[in-house]
Amino acid sequence: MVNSPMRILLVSPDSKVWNSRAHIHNGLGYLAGALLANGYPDVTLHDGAVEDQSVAQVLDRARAESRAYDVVGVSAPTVLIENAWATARDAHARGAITILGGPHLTLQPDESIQKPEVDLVVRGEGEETIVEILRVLGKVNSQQSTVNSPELANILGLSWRTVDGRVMHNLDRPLRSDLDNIPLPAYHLFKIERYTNLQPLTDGLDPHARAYTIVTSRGCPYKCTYCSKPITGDTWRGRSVENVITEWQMLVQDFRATEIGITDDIWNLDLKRAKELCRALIDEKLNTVPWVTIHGMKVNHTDLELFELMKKAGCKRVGFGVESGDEYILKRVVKKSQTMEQVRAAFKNAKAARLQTMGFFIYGMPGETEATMEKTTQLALELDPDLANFMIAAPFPGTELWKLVEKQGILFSHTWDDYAIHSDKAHFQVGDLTAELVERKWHEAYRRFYFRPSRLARRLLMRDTWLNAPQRAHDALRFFRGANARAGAHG
Ligand code: B12
Ligand code: SF4
Repeated sequence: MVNSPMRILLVSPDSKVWNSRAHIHNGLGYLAGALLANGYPDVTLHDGAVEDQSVAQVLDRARAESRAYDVVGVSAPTVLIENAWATARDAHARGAITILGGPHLTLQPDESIQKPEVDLVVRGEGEETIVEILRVLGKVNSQQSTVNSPELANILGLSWRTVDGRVMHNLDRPLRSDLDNIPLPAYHLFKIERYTNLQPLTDGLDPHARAYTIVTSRGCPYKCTYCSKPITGDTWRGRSVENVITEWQMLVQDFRATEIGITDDIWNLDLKRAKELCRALIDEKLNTVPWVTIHGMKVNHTDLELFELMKKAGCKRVGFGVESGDEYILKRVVKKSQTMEQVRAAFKNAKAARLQTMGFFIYGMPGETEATMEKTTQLALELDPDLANFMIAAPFPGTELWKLVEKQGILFSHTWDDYAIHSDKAHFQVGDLTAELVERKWHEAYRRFYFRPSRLARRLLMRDTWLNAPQRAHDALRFFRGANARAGAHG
């Protein structure tokens, strides 16, 4: 049933979880880049966040036009896994081979490979795995035998089923350290005009920017207890500055990017390299296109010189994971490996360099009390970033937080959809800390931070408020309605 060349549809399933911004899905871009570089020219991206048609409609139309897709690959973080299964059901019912990959599949492969609509599950970084799978699929002629072919046993990072239905989890694929050799994402496949700018309230940035994202390193050696990083892992691997600059040039010159976001787990782990990258952006005159740090920087790998270089290199805004205003919670519960002094210094230096700032704060970690959450709100008010992201703690599978809640707490979330960090509901209770208290302190933090007279007055003076008045009114309305999508990203 598989003819050459194979037609491949790579999908990010639709989501109501994150509806304030629409970013390109770099993981799908990387997979498509690897396929194109390895002789699979017929690849289409379908990002549910920006498409008008459902995957079922796309598949039906393709079949009607005698160009049916052979393989449908679906990507899923934990919050999208239910949508990913639904997409797999639609694709399988229409005769496509279904492959699922992404963070949730890496954490819980068994759950998905048990489902009849899921043919193959890819764990970890997928560029090499998907190419190896397609080589095997391309060799045999019936769908039944391809997805159960014994040759699949040689593919690292793959979970699959044998002909007699046994589930096989092959060995993990080691993390690649030669990131410079990974083919660049197939940026030309994104419908870029359908995406929004990367962060809200970015004064001077166009809400309809041609916004691309870039991954300059993968992995992070820190072990914050709430953080789920099954794909990129604990070993930091950086691309060379030259290799990053080549991609940056391509984004600016070939793709006419008007905004760029660095999405690394921790792009500034190596302070020297971070500074070199900024100097190279200045030298290559790439500093005319504004950029932001999406996932947040780690405060203890910064200094004033870095922020000044970032400003010169075109950076518009920096985000920091602050998490808690209580020393004990920060050190012993969140295990953030940073001090309050380092947090204050990072904000002070970033502001001195005239960068906009963003802070991420968590409410409801185990052991918290009204007093510790109050300290967090006080710290947010003191640091006074341009944008504050208050999140209720969410226990993602595999994290230390998840293990603790499993052992000592009561979990309120019953489906994977419930794990959205930006939901306004507490996900668990540990000890005396009630859901009602966490939710109250979280709502209060938003209200006290965003509706201070001094902040409202400042916003009225910002160009962005007036240039994008309808969008701002829409954001405010959503806040008052208590909808679950909040501004910003995560840190
Ligand atoms: C940028 C980013 C975002 C962006 C854009 C997301 C997007 N569309 O890509 C925004 C800000 C919108 C976002 C939102 C959220 N995010 Co986010 N995000 C990231 C971040 C920082 C980078 C993603 C990235 O580009 N990675 C690099 C690429 C190369 O990796 P990748 O996408 O995982 O893809 C690789 C593999 O997973 C695999 N793969 C992926 N899909 C598939 C499919 C197939 C078929 C195959 C074979 C392989 C495969 O191959 C790819 C290439 O190696 C990651 C952290 C990280 N470093 O990954 C968090 C991360 C993915 N996000 C996370 C979370 C929790 C969220 C939110 C739920 C937060 C919230 N608001 O509540 C939302 C969910 C939104 C949504 N609908 O997905 C978690 C996910 C944890 C989990 N267990 O699922 C991560 C891992 C951060 C963390 N450490 O906690 N996020
Ligand atoms: S939150 Fe950031 S610093 Fe902490 S482990 Fe995750 S990626 Fe690393």
